[in-house]
Amino acid sequence: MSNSVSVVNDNGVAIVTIDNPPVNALSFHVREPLMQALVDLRDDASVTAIVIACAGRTFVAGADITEFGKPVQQPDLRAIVAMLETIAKPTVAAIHGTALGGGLELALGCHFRVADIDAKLGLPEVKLGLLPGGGGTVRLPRLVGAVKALKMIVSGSPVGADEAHEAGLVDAVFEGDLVTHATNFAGEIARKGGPFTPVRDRNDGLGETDLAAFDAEAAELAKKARGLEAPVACAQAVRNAVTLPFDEALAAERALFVKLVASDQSRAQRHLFFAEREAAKLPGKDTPKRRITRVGVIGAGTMGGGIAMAFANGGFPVTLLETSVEALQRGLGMIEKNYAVSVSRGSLAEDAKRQRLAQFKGSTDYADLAECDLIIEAVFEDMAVKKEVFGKLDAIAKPGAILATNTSYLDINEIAGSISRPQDVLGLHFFSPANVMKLLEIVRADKTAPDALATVVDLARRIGKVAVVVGVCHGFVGNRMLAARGSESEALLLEGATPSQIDKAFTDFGWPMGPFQMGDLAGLDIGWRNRKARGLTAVIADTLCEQGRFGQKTGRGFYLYEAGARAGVPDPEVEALIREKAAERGIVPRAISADEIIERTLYPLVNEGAKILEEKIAARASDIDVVWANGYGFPIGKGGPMFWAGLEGASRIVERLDHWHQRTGKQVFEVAPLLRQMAETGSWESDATA
Ligand code: T1G
Repeated sequence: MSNSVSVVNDNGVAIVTIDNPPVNALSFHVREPLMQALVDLRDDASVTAIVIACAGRTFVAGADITEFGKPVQQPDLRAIVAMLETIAKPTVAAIHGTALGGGLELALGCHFRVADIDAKLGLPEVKLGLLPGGGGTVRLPRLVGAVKALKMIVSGSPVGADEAHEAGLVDAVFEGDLVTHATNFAGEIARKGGPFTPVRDRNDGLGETDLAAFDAEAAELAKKARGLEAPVACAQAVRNAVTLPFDEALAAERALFVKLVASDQSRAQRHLFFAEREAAKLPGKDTPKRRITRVGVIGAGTMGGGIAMAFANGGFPVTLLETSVEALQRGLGMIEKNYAVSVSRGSLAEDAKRQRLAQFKGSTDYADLAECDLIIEAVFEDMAVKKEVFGKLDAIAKPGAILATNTSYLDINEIAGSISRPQDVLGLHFFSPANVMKLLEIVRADKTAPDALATVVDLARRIGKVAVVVGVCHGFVGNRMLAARGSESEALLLEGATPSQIDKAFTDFGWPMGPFQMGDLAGLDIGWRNRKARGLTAVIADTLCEQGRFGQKTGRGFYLYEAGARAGVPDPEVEALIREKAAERGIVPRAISADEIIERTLYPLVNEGAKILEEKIAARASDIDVVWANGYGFPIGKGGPMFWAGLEGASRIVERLDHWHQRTGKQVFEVAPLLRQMAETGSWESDATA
């Protein structure tokens, strides 16, 4: 056949094997020979049944995303599935690893699906700003029902083999040699004889769909879309499967797919898909890695506890160190409580909770860290305290142990320089809650050894984190850019905007919440302490903190919070305070538009990103996008600040920054040379030409 598709005939059962590493994507060079093989087998009288299987670690993980946006080469997936459904002899998909997107759609073209016990099946296209474009929105509901299909397609989350079996998506689940099981299964079916009903002609309960309940569920899901088009299109397509004849629903799916695949949102989300994978690639990809079997965490507070949970969840035994037994018990108690909450929400089994808690060993003795291969400190953000901790680690840690700091802005070169083994020191900047947030800023200090870096980048993947390697500067990539984004917030308040007006500009843009809502959630006292430590001021926020208004935790911050409420209401006292401070500075309030708010907050964000690239603190513009999409809630439908700059128009950003620079003289508006170049060339590559 071809390198990517082979066929063997096992006593009349033809086994078609797709082999396109690393994830058997349905690239054109797979589709063409696959189509040919299936046509030949359809017409081959010696063949009684057909099994479609994959070589390597997974079944087909989807269409080839790299082909999107290019002219489609025929046969496309729909043509293969349509041809599959014309085959009278039984066809069986043998699913191991993941059957995702076009992979599951190919399997839905078969009469039967059998799965390995550990297989995962799903239609994650919505995560790429798309919807299933190979008939998945019309065929899946015919097997699992409309509401289950709706949930699977709008969430994009895969289901396990057992759940798929219960739902009617797969016909059998096996352990062991799947292809042999599938071949026997197919042979048995063939011997029993047909007719065999293609999924398109099945209607297992679709007709009885309660449309009102369906629409209510769809409306709930649409609420969470926050301006993303794909989730809404997915719901519409599944509804069509219920209300329209098969071919009409299929045509409607196609029309929606063609519209979405050309959209900026899908381009942005596809950009982030590849950007996350690029970010994990270090120069010298064969750098040896150090062995990590046990992890130590110093500090059992909110950050330390979350970090320890992230590693325990990743299967690592963790030694958690605190200065006193009371503090240790408090920390371990918080961890147990967090797991109990997950169990009560049904997102964690009681068994798994027990297993994870068993991973923890509490201690108040540094000597217990001597057996750890990686030690992460999450103690108070003070240089003297950090150096004291690293001094102790230098004395007890075993040779080759990686010593990491979770600081979010202190100089890691200074910390590394304070001990005898700077080559083993780096930053692991987790985001709160560390057991939940995906982003991990890995800070490479000047003397960090390449194998230490490669080890933690690999480790990040093993604990389910999205890693981005950054250099040392104040606030690294995320917090440094956050400061630039926030630098005008106070000025905008003094000049006439209200906290809710600014927050609305952000939520309309697609953020989960605006800067003042975020400040109140995180606690205004954190920023206050940080400013005081650096001799900086923020007249409004400082005054609120002096009044004990730290946000949600004190029931009042920039907003007022009814007892237990997570959403705040505007507080006339705060608006009066802002007017008073403005008057003291002779500032006359004026109307401020949402556009101006975005210009004075997000344009400096992009500009600071450009400076970070110029200083090589980040290796790629796409790394910055990964930081902001995974750590700061930057709307994924805009691809991150540096990708968004392309959508917004870098020349407009330059023109407006120049405007504000001339008007205010503020350094935050001074356009970075790389941003000017981006406006001319359309590329963030420093060597790009117009
Ligand atoms: N197309 C092209 N390349 C892909 C790919 C795909 N579908 N999936 C993965 N890769 C590349 C990836 O970029 C990386 O490359 C390498 O494979 C390993 O991936 C018509 C419209 C399967 C769970 O959304 O979720 O079907 O960096 O590092 O962690 O309806 O890959 O090594 O050069 O992620 O083991 C729908 C996408 C497509 C699934 C494996 N399918 N893939 O995770 O490996 S749209 C998806 C994944 C579609 C149809 C529609 C994961 C994985 P490189 P990796 P992993």
